[in-house]
Amino acid sequence: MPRILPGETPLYALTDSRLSLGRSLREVATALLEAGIKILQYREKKAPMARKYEECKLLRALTRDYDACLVVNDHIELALACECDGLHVGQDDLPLPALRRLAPGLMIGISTHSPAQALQARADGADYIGVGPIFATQTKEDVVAPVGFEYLDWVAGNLDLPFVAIGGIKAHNIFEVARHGANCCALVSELVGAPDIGAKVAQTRAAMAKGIAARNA
Ligand code: 3NM
Repeated sequence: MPRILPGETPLYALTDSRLSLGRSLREVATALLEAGIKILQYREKKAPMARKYEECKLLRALTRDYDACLVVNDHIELALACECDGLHVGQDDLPLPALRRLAPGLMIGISTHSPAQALQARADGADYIGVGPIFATQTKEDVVAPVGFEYLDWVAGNLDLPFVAIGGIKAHNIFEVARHGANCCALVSELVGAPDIGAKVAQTRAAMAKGIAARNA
């Protein structure tokens, strides 16, 4: 199974049924994978666990078909039960060393919002960190205030760890996020909420590539 880290691929997509314009998870995930998304995170905060299990199994089968990496939000038991590649947790979840003991084979990412949290994540052995929210977002409840580019600049300049920028990232602003050092961006509403997911992924990927090129010029 592929272990694809942020930075090895420019876009990281997350699911959210509330934002998917009434389309099924299968339809949305297939469109994302068909468009070349290589890291997909199953993130469905409100569903009962039995539904999450069925949906996660579906995504496991689909991501296998497309050689893509599947990460699960929050639930280590779900990640293990569905043979996922990775787990993504927040600051209030079980500490990384405990998760690692439970699941030594999983790629583990953690959301961070400050340099102190990033350094702690690295010390704890995270495989990657989330860096955000870069911009304001309605997608996540209890989200901290946007960190803007200041924290992103710090991570890009100081931390030797794969990272993914997240929070309010859209096709129209991803150029700036890439220019500020991101090699991978995670998007929720912009991708799953697009009427034409394939076209949106292509547009976003092209803007990301331009931002990376501008940074390296
Ligand atoms: N995590 P959208 S922001 C899931 O800052 C998530 O850690 C964040 O959704 C963080 O792309 C966020 O629709 C939501 O703004 C991102």
